[in-house]
Amino acid sequence: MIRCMATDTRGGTNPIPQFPADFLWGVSTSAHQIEGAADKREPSVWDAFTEEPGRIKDGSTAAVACDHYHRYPEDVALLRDLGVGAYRFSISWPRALSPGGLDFYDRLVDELVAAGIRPVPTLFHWDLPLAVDKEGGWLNRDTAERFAEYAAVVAERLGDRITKWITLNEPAEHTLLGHALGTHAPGRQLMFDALPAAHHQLLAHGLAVRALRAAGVADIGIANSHGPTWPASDEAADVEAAGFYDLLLNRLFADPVLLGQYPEGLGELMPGDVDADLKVIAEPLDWYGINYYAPTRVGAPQGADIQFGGFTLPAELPFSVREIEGYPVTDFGWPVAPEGLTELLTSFRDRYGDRLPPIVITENGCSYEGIDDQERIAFLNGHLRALHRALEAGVDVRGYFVWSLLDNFEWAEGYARRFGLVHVDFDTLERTPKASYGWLRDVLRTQS
Ligand code: IFM
Repeated sequence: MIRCMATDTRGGTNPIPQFPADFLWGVSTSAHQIEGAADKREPSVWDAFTEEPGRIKDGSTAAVACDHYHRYPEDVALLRDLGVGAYRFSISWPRALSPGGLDFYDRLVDELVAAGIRPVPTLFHWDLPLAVDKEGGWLNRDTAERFAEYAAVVAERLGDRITKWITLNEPAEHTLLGHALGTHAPGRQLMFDALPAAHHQLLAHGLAVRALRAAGVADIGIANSHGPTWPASDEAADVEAAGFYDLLLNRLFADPVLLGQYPEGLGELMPGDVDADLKVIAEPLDWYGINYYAPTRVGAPQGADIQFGGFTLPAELPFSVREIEGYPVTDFGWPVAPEGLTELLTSFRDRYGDRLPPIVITENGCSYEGIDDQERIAFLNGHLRALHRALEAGVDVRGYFVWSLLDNFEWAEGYARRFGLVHVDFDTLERTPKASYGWLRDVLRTQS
């Protein structure tokens, strides 16, 4: 294995600053992206989407993925040797519905606990059971109720060993990509008519928080993706467009959860008794999870489709996403801007004040090829320093999870984007720790 010193690869040999002694260090994955064993569970929307020609860029499927379902002891050993205190994974709702499906998570949780690693499950990371989608999926309010029932079943089964819970992963992306643009499952292209899918996911979150607490478990959060929006210029049209983008990607998903209200005018576009639902959605959380990857530069519409982060944004949107110049980019084309993390965290503190519970960074990472992944080391190095600056500025951040433990099925990109600290050979399924794995292990050894 390649060993690396925990040094600042951009700025010399400074060690990563000390984080608080009880800071939670972890890595994240999700069920559909790593488990495989698709024959041992009910189908999900992603299975159906993957079968449609042209949906997945490299034509691959997640039927085997990393075969984590069978190889989880090896993966837990990798986690243990890395020295993380926690592992964020997701529970596949379609597997939970299958006879004996929760047995797998029983085994995984036991293995984690035996290795001294805190299991942190996410209850929904985009793999909706196909049968639920056939009834309307997230466009149907009933899905929120069914999600809460499923949450209660999982808590009943695993709640004796799990001490930290996440309801949803990134409802913003699931709404935008899955329901508005159709580039992710379930492939709906509803544009602004996708808003009910956002509302029903948020309602599902609130109902699940109540169901989990009723089942006697605690320490509950959500993993929302957020990033600063940088206006393309000081021109009023660019600033207005950037404000609208911020509203859709940040405030639409944070305001209801943290403030119990939708931002400007959006509540009127939501279905049902919105005021009553907002009381459920705003059920107080123990902590708030933020997935951070990059800022977005946004300007006024330019009248043409835009290629952005692997996706096509149609011309009719009331904003356009612009290139961020002067920053390195990952293999995905995402800008590497660690200062965006400090900015995001301080802006959340300023925007939400005492309504903001402690924050956990539930995802942060980058896609790069190669096992000697010095770019990933530089990325993590820069972001850990940026995170520490937010702590110094007084933001209450309690944990940090790297996306991801393993190279995996990166949704519509297939296996072409590698986010792992551990390389996976998708022919042999052999795992090889990358240079970044050794670097992070060395960093964690210097943290008490
Ligand atoms: O792989 C995804 C993950 O499923 C959700 N957050 C972003 C990651 C990288 O695109």
